[in-house]
Amino acid sequence: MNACQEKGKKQEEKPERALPNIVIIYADDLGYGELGAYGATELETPNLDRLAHGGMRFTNGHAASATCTPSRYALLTGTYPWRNTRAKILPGTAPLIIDTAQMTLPKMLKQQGYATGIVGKWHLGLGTGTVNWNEPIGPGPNEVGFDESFIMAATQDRVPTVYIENGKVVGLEADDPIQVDYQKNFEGEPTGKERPELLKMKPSHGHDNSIVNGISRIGYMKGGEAAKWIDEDMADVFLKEAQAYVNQHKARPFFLYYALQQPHVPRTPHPRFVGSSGMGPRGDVIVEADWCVGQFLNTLETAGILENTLIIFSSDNGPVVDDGYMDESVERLGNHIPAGPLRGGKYSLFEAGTRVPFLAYWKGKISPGVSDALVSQLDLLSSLAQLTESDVRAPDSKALMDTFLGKGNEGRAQLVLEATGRTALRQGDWVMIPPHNGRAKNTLVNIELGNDPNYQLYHLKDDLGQQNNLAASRPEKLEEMKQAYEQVLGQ
Ligand code: NG6
Ligand code: CA
Repeated sequence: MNACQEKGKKQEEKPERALPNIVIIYADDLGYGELGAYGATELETPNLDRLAHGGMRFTNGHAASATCTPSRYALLTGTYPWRNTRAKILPGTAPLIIDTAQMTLPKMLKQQGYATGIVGKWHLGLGTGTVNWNEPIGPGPNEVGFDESFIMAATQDRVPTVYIENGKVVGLEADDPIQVDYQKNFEGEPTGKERPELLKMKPSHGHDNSIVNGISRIGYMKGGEAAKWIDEDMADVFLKEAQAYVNQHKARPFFLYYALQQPHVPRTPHPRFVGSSGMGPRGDVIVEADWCVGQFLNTLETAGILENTLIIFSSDNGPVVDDGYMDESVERLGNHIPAGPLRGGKYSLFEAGTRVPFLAYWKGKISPGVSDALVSQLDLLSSLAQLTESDVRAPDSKALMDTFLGKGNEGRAQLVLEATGRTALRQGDWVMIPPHNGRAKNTLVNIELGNDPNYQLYHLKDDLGQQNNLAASRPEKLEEMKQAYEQVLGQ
């Protein structure tokens, strides 16, 4: 065998190793208290509870940020989002913020012989400048490690409201090109601001630009009629793509990043789920998302690969109730508490901003349990590298695979929390929030942001709800954390 054949043989051998499939199911804006397994009593989430009770449930699992783009950036790169000034909530026209030369979770797994795919929300930018949506769009997910992609560019409330498959807008007709602009409207196109009578869901703040399917969005768009998604079908469309991906790749190890759009705004449950929660659209889409997870698990089971698949479930940031549409989410919330016992929510430096449901399920391999180890989605890159015998490690990403598998309880010693560009430091049971200017509360979304002109110091073990600021009474602890904070930010 010559060197060339030898090399070819090695490459062929990799997929035959007993590597598990890896699936990350990622919810959008789902709070710490929204699953039965995390104490929700007003909402039923039997499928997610099945994952929680059949696997490891983390009580101290964090997204890297209290908003979407930075969390997703950290999940895929294992790098703190505050290191990248572009990792901020992006418009639908933003360029790709991951360097195509950078190591990513899907790239690492590809090196280990995995097929890699993404279905669902992207929100990490596309292209390098101004995107022409009528031509192949890139770089994007396919250039940072995904062999296959079926995505929405940004968010459900942002244009362009179309699916993009491997860099091409799905269903686009040549004689009806798409134009997108976040600055100015296209002549003659109705907006939610000017034509509220055309809307089936009205904005409560923002979201008054182009109207698609009776819902006004952020940004302006013209053309692409046949390509526009139907919001109520989105859950089914992504589910079918995720199921098809599994069925097409079940013969070899695969990594699927299944990024659900729920319960982000606009909340548009399929008619089958309307009324299912008694809580209006926000609760209904959580029930819908839970159903999707159940269907997806059935697909793995039917394919005979559930026992060979590690499933991680989490959310990109904490909960928000009114995030810009009058969808009765506030009025019909009843006794449901999306953040559970935590203070704050999406956009907040308080715990509910980043502490989210975090589950690891692997039938027959992970024994059911609950872990209070401090873990972050940042850690998945190095940990999954450990699992798949890759040498890749990212400096901000801790290799904690034993913890995810329930074989150990080692967590991170510390974690920098991020929320809309502001940072705080968690160390053990302590969290220190340095002084941040800005309003204490965003009254539009009714969330305390964690800003205070003074230092805040909380001991979460005794004070999970962050009610007692110990900065004055524990000066030595405060000093220690200030120093650790300066050190890690300076690294
Ligand atoms: C905000 C939007 C909010 C949501 C968020 C991004 C307004 C008034 N609010 O700017 O509705 O889209 O951005 O959410 O426009 S995230 O989960 O993708 O970070
Ligand atoms: Ca989000």
